[in-house]
Amino acid sequence: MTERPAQPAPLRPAAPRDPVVVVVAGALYDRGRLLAARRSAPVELAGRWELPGGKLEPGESPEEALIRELREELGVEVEPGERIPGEWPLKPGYVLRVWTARLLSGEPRPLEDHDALRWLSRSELDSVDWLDQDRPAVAEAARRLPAV
Ligand code: DCM
Repeated sequence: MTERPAQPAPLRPAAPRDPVVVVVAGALYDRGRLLAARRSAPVELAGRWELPGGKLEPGESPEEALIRELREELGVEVEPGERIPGEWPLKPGYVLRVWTARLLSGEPRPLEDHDALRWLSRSELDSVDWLDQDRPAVAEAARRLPAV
């Protein structure tokens, strides 16, 4: 193979960051417990537990998306709180960001995407099979569990 002199990298405008789809999820608290939701779909995630949420839509703030998603999925009204620091990769092109949220009204029901819900106290948090990507956020959410 003939050696060629190293070529300078071609000049091009700074690439915009790859667009990522942000999934927002809620660490929803009520009376010292955290809500866990069991996914019913897609098949590879079904049966695993998550912090409920969904994809940010264009033009929405994360807090707006969280309010909308928890209304659609659980039939409840929530007040978003602080963001839990960190960002967790999902499938390629998707990242998970988590906010704390407080239940304002309604009793959560698995209306969409879930087939079971549980309110977990701190000592019960390990009793469900969380999605791997949710575990760090759940650990952080547990540290923020308000005293009853
Ligand atoms: N997802 C996740 N953890 C969550 C919420 C969602 O890993 N707490 C994933 C599951 C899907 C994607 O995000 O691959 C989009 O979620 P949904 O289908 O609920 O909109």
